[in-house]
Amino acid sequence: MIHSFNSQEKPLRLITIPISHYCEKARWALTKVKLPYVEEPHMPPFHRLATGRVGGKLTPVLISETSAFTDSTDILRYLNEIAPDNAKLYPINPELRQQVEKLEDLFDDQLGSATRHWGYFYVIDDYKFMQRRWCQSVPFIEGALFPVVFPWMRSVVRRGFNITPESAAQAYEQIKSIFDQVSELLSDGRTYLVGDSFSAADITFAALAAPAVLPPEHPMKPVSLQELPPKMASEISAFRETPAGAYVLRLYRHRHN
Ligand SMILES: N[C@@H](CCC(=O)N[C@@H](CS)C(=O)NCC(=O)O)C(=O)O
Repeated sequence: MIHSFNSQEKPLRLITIPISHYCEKARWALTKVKLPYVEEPHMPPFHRLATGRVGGKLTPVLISETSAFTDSTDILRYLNEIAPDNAKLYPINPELRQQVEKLEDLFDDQLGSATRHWGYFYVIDDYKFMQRRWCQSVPFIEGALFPVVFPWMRSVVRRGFNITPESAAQAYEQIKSIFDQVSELLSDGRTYLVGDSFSAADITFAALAAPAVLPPEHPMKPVSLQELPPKMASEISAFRETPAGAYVLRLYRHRHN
């Protein structure tokens, strides 16, 4: 279904778990296309009440006047359709578009799950840290229920993702391998990952890599390296020093422009 740019009278609604990097991908795309939207932030598991109402499970979900989009890539494709010509997320040239879509899929399928897995391994048992991260911007009542639901949610996360030292080490290697691929792409001095303009590939890479780089301009309150386990902090410092990590930091410096 194609919407014209002006057919959207009410602002779009974005259902999020605010700290989720897939939600950040959608949020960044909304900023880029400059369409008005309202974010509806939830703490897990309460997001399910909101996403379930429109036939989804996970966040982000974008709701327009006529449809609900329940996957970040579908959200970006839809936003691209309704975006003004000077704020498109995908190139017009079919070959370049294909390259963008291929990278977006790679980052969605591998990088996003790896950074989440690696990050949770280090912090899932830190009650105070998790409380701060999960409760940011969520409705008061949901945050107040954190002590009740977190012990259960923590084991859902641990079991759901099978978080063990071995699987976290694998996730770390996977992040490194994708960072190597991106560093290699950037080694010819290009300004953006594909073609000569900022695209969905750049948004997806930066948003999904952010947990491993912690850019200071991230819309969620910044975390300082000192408050993290030393091994995690030193891995983040090393990621920041790679060309791919430096690229994430650069994109975030312009995140709000
Ligand atoms: N492929 C999905 C992945 C989204 C995803 O994994 N969302 C996570 C947050 S990072 C979620 O909502 N988890 C909550 C749950 O499992 O109920 C997308 O790109 O939108």
